[in-house]
Amino acid sequence: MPPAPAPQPSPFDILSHLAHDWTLVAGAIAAVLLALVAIQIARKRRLRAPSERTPEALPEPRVQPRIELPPSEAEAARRQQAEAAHKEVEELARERRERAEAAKVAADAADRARLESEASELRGREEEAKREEYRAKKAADREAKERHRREREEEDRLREEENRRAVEEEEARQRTARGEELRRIEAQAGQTLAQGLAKTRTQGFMAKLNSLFSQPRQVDESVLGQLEEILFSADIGVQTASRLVQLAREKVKANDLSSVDKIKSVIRDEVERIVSLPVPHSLQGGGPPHVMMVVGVNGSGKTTTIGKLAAKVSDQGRKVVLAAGDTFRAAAAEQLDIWAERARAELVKGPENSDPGAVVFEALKRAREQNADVVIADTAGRLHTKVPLMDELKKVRRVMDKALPGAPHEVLLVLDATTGQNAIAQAKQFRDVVGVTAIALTKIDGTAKGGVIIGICDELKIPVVWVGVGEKVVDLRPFDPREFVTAMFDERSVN
Ligand SMILES: Nc1nc2c(ncn2[C@@H]2O[C@H](COP(=O)(O)OP(=O)(O)OP(=O)(O)O)[C@@H](O)[C@H]2O)c(=O)[nH]1
Ligand SMILES: [Mg+2]
Repeated sequence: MPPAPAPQPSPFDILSHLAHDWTLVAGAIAAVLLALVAIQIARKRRLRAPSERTPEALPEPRVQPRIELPPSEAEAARRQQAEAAHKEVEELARERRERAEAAKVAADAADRARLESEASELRGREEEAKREEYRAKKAADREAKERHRREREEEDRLREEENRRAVEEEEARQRTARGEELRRIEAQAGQTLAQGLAKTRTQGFMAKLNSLFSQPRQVDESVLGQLEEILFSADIGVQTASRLVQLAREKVKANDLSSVDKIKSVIRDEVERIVSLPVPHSLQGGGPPHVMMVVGVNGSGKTTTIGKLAAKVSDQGRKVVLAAGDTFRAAAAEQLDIWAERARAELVKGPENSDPGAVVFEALKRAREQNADVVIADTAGRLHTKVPLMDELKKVRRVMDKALPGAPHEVLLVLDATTGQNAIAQAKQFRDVVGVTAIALTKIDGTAKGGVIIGICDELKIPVVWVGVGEKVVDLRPFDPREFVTAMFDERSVN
C-alpha cells in the first residue's frame, strides 16, 4: 500500500515555525552581544588597573639618558658626496635614455651609430657614478655607525654615573639614619652595674639568699642546709659554693654565728674577697701602641665590647686602631666598621676568609706609623672546642709578637653571662691555649646568672675587668668589686 501523502502545512504552521526560528536567531545575537560587552568591560578594567595601583607599588621612574650626536664633518661630506653622485647618476641616465630614443628614430645609419655609441659611453659613466654613490654611502654609514657607538658609550657612561650617584645618595641616607640612631642611643644614660645586676638580685640566687638572710632566726642546721641548697643551685660553681658553705659551718662551730644576719656578712665579706683580684691596667701600659687581643666564643659579645672599649679610648682623646681579625664572616668586619665609625676609630680589615694574622700585622704596622695609642684586635669566635680555631688564635698571637715584640699586652676574654657555669668552662680552655689576662662579662643585664662572676674569679683567678650591662655604647662598666657586692647584697641598691 502506497504511503499516505504528508499533510500540507497550514499558513499558521508556517508562521509559527518562522517565529520559532527568529526567537532562536535573536537569542543567539543577544548572547554574542552580551559576550562582546563582557570582553570590552574586562579590557577596560585591565587598562585602568595600573593607574589604580597605589603610588608606592609603582617602580621608581628611571630616566634613560638619550644622547644624539650631530654627524661628523667627514660623515656630512660623505653624505653630500653620495647625494651629488646620485644626482649625476640620474642626469646621466636621463641623457642616456634621450640618446637611445633618438637612435631608435634616427633615419641616418651614421647618426644612429653615433647616438648609440654616445648612449653606451653614457651608461659607462652612469655605472661609474653609481659605484661612486655606493662608496660614499658606505663610508657615510661607517661614520654614522661610529657616531652611534659613541652615543651608546656616552649613554652607558651617564647611566653608570647616575647609578653611582644613586648608590652614593643611598649610602649617605643610610649614614644619616645610622648617625641619628646612634645619637638617639647615646642620648640615653647607660645602665649602672646595679641596674645591670637587677635580675640576678631579684630573680637569681641572690633573691633566695637575701630572703634567707632577712629571717630573724638563730642559725641552725636547717639554715645551713638551706644555704647549701641555694649556693649549689647558683651559678657560682660547685667549688666556690662548697667553700662558702664550709666557711659558714666553721663559723657556726666556733660559735661565731648566732644570727642569720651574721652569716650574711660572712658570705658578703668572702664574696668581696674572692672578686677583689688585683686588676691589671686595661687599655694602657703596653707598647706604644698598647695591644689588646679579644677572644671568646661566637656571639659572646666580642665585637660589641670592642666597639664600646674603642669609644672609651677615643673619648679620652687617644687614638685607637681596630683590627678586624674575624675574617671568617664578611658581616663581622661590617659590624666592626659600624662600631669603628661610632668610636671614631680607624679600622684595618682584609677580604673575607683572608689570613687573620695578616690583618692583625697590618693593623699593628699602621698603628705604629700613625702613633696610635691602642690597638684592639677582634678575632673569630667559632666554637672553642674546634681545635683549628684555637690554633688560629695562637698564630694571631705569634704574629702580634712579631709585629711588635711583647704584644699582645692584654688578652681579653669575652664571656656571655647568660651561659652561666658554661662560661667558666670556656674560660679554662681559652686560658690554657691563649693565656687570658682579663675578662669582660657581657649581657649581665639579660640574666639572673650574675653570680658567675664569683665563680670565675674564684676558680680561675683571672680578674673580671669589664661588665656589659646593655647594648648601648655606654653600657660597659669597669668592674668594681665593692659596687658589685653592694649591688648584690644591699636591699636598696637597685632603683
Ligand atoms: N643586652 C646585652 N646585649 C649585649 C651585650 N653585649 C653584647 N650584646 C649583644 O650580643 C649580641 C652578640 O654580640 P657580638 O658583639 O656580635 O658578639 P661576637 O662575640 O662578636 O660574635 P661573633 O662575631 O659571632 O663571634 C649582639 O646582639 C649584641 O648587641 C650586653 O652587655 N648586654
Ligand atoms: Mg664578632
